[in-house]
Amino acid sequence: MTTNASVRRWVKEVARMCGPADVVWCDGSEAERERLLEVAVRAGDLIPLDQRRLPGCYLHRSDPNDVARTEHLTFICCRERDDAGPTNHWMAPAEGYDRLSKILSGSMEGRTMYVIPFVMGPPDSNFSKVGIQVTDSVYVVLNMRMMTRMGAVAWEHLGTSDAFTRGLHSKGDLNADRRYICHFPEDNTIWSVGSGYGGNALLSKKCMSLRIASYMGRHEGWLAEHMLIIGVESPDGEVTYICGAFPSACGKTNLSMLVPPTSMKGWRVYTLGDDIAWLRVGPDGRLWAVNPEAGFFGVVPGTSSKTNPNAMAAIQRNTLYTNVALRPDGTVWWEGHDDPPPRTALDWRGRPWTPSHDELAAHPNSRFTTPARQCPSLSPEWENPTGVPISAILFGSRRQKLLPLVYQASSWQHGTFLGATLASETTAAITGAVGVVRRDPMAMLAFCGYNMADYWAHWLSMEKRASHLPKVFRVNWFRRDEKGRFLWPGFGENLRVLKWVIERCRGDGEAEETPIGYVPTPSAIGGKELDVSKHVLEELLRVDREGWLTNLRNQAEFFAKFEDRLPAGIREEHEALARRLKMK
Ligand code: GTP
Ligand code: SPV
Ligand code: MN
Repeated sequence: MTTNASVRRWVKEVARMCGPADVVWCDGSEAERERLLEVAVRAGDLIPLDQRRLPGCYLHRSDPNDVARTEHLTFICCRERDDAGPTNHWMAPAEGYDRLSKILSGSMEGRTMYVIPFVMGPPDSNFSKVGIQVTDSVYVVLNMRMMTRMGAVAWEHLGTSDAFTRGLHSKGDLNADRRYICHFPEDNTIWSVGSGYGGNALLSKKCMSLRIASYMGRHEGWLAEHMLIIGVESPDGEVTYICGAFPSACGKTNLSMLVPPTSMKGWRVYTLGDDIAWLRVGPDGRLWAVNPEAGFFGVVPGTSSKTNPNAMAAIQRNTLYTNVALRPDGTVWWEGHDDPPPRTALDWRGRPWTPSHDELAAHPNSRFTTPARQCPSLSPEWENPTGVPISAILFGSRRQKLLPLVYQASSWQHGTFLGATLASETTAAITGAVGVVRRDPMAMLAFCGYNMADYWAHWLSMEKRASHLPKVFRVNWFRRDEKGRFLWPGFGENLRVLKWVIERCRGDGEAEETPIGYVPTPSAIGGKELDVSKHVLEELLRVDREGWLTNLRNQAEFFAKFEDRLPAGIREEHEALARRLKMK
């Protein structure tokens, strides 16, 4: 427990509303972990896996209607609707508190309320932020102790201050009709009810470290971004730090743990973060990045020793698996696993499954939760309190057509525009249709805690705050041919693109100036060992003017939504692109 008066007052208030049978203050200790695992197994929330082969690993099955973030039930509750902007769902704060307190009243009856103090960011960093989440889900507590730095460290960091994010979470009855994820950025508060899953329930993640933090960053002069952080060591021994924003389930975790292809000797990739980066201007005028999280909540399907050997190594112990299939021998399986499909298994819902089933064994958004420390490629710099200096920012999307493998912005303003115009095919990480192209600026569509136009203005303003901003690139690993096959091998081979990115940061790297930006020449990416034909590589790097002209109209429609809040810098870049495309 803590002596901090604001914390005690707030916990008392929420307990009065939710009415739990008892209140447990979490300390983050090993003994507590064991106790909670026991409670969760007894309640059927966790199934122990074969402890010899997967020590410390458990399976959780979420409610079948509660398997992904629900963006249509996620709200920004600020006083002025325009401050949330046209891309957020908005509710007035009074209405938000009123609607949710009706659902939350008595919601924890007969349950235990856990109080989780946590720090986002390294414990000894001035940049770190404290949050406190109360929850009635043991599964959430067990996740939070991996995803954050939890326990006494938070009380030390907070002291007597009242500057902590107030996160109230209750599973409620898991009915989607009574599910809301409400953010009150002006009160540094999050209320979430009716879901026990991922980004809806682990309030440290998208809710605090992106939606609330982006709002804080705007006021304090920094950026909270949906980005991975890596260090790429080149054969000369130099490490270049790169951040990359990709929409949900578009390759951040995989890129952050990349293993170089055998043909690229002397290269190495270090992992610093796989989902969230907080970026601040350092005294040297560069942008410095910190990963506020302490674990990985990664997509399971497609993870194998071929695609992501570092993740595979990390998830062999102390890992919570959510919504994967269970084999009769007490181990887990999913689509894309190293092993062939098991003859029989229980699917993610716990129903008997055989390979002849039409349905998937693991849910496409099934996840692993694992401590960052277990990742073999973890960078020695990952907890550096000042972060690492960023040389390049990638904006990546999942696009079958049109978007080249990689191209570079000509300036920070152009780079901000490349981020603002990011669009990607939707994935299973959110409820709703999969494979539909939608605008997802900076991969932050669902995570920006204020008006997206003001957010772009904030990005543009970095030019005044920082003298040595990163170079900006667009990437796309997901181009397909007419038969739907991937044109680019991806995964480890993505390092070839990073190599060109690093060359460009150093003032080399062959490129051609095109209407959309600098595109590498095929020889700057390809090599003898790359198993991609010259013809395919040319296709991957081609700029299709007709296709881009159509895209231009679509960009204009999107920008029109922001009316006169759209920053002049974005409008200028849009007009300049139109001029360049129409010039022959
Ligand atoms: P979130 O955790 O939702 O934010 O996802 P993420 O951006 O971290 O995506 P992740 O790395 O988990 O990848 C999502 C899916 O894309 C997985 O099924 C991967 O196997 C697949 N994927 C990742 N990188 C590549 C690639 O280079 N090529 C192809 N074809 N697929 C990839
Ligand atoms: C994402 O959807 O971008 C995730 C998973 O990283 S969740 O925590 O559910 O947001
Ligand atoms: Mn993510």
